[in-house]
Amino acid sequence: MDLHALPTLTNLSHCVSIVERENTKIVRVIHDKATAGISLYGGHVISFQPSDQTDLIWMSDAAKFDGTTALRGGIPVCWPWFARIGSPSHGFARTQEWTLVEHRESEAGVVVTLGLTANPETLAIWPYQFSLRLHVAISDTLEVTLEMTNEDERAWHFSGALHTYLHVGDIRQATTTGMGNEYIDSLQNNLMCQGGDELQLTDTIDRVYTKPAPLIHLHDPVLKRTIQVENKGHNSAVLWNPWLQGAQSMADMTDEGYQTMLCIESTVHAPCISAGITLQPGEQYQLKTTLSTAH
Ligand code: TA6
Repeated sequence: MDLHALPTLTNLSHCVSIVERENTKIVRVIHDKATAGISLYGGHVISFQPSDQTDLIWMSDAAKFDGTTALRGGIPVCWPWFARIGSPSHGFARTQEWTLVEHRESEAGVVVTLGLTANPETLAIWPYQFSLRLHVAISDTLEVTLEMTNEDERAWHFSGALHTYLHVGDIRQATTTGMGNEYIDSLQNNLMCQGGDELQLTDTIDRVYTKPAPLIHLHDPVLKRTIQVENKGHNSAVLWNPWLQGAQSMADMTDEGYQTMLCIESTVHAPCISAGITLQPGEQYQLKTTLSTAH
């Protein structure tokens, strides 16, 4: 996505401004190390481009920026649950309007923090008080940390994901290592399966890997780079590509979109919304993903 082409609403500092696409306000970061975009709608990273490279993040050419649906691509924040175990699917955080809490910059990079707290819309879906902070640290690497606090008087449970859409030159030529060899296959009615750690895709995939390595590699011979994904606070890593049939069924993905993306997600997976990680009143938890590249 060409962040430079978007109209500026406010300049906040040397590196940080608010720009707009359709109805969506985007925090745009332009720094010597990298450029990045973070949408306030969804608290959603939509671009991270180190200065010498093409974007690490994939955004759909058909993504809707009108605030009617979650942005297709980027790093959706799935919270307080992952997948279709509740309604809406993947929770409500990705369709809420977040606020810009703080931005800091130095020679090393820029840190942007967005926030979301309980409001009448979230309470109607999930009756708990909470506070979320999304810390996005932009430098040669991208560090995204979802920090959650239980602000309620009762314990609550959560699952969720940083549902990263990575950009590849050609999905058929890309390979991954580090997903591990045990997975729950969403395409086989959640069957627990064993498989090899090195993967090259030839068809749709939708798997929850339960024992991923600390570092997952996405080797991309076309863009001549390897994206490294390091997750923290997760209990699994999800791998997803909808392939042609899935892309055709989505209004916000072009038919060709699947060819240049792969989701590798830092995930807290749970079988239902009453399971997952429990936070007592006042407790905090962090779910994190860090993206970096090697050539
Ligand atoms: O993370 C994989 C997944 O849960 C898939 O099952 C797939 O449906 C995808 O997320 C996208 O979900 P969405 O609700 O954004 O269409």
